[in-house]
Amino acid sequence: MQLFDLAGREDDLRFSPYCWRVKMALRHKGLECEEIPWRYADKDRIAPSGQGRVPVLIDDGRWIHDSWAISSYLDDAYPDRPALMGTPEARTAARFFNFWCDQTLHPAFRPILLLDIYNAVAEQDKAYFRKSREEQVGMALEQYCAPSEQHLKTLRTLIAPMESTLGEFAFLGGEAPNFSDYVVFGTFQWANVISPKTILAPSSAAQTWFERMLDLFGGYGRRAPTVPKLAAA
Ligand SMILES: N[C@@H](CCC(=O)N[C@@H](CS)C(=O)NCC(=O)O)C(=O)O
Repeated sequence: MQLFDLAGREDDLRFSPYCWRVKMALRHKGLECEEIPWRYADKDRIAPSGQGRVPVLIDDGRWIHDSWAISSYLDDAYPDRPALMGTPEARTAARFFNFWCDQTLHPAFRPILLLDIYNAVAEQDKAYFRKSREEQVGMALEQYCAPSEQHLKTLRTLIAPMESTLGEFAFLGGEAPNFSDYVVFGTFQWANVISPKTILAPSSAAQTWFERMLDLFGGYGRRAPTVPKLAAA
């Protein structure tokens, strides 16, 4: 099994929220997978998937793209392994978190993170990243990401229901993590890897959950190189 995983200027700086969903899902299922560093400039390497975005998984000659499709595939293809979404209810909840992250949280993160991402992408990706993202947001990245307390306030308001839920339950999946947790973890790990900014209020229920998520699978998420760690090294 092989996974194309977005990398920044260092090969082991892996920041894609969508790729993190899948990497956690693979560990949950106990599946070995080679994680191949991929840059935006490497579109030709994933051309057999028929599109230009990662994550892309190759399993036994099958090319599968999109974090939701890959994770659904893993449950279907490996039913004897621990389920990511073991019931229709768990699948529906995970799909909600998937849309919530993509449609609500990621737009709120963008003015907080885009410039940090630009600074961390590989040299060969910089011009493409700036041009494509400035077209999306309709202004210079520096202007769009101008420091503002408001961005963080907006984000913390949006995650208030998650904060309340995690005040009552250890995981979004209930007593144990499931794909809902990996989806939302991907979003916060994106920020954790790429940015020195403090996103979650220290000792909040969401931050406590995030620490628990970093500890899963022998501290797999916690060991990930981050921009602040690499700067301090
Ligand atoms: N819906 C897709 C989104 C994948 C996606 O947008 N991936 C980004 C990396 S975080 C990408 O490959 N972007 C390529 C580009 O912008 O050219 C999923 O859930 O996997």
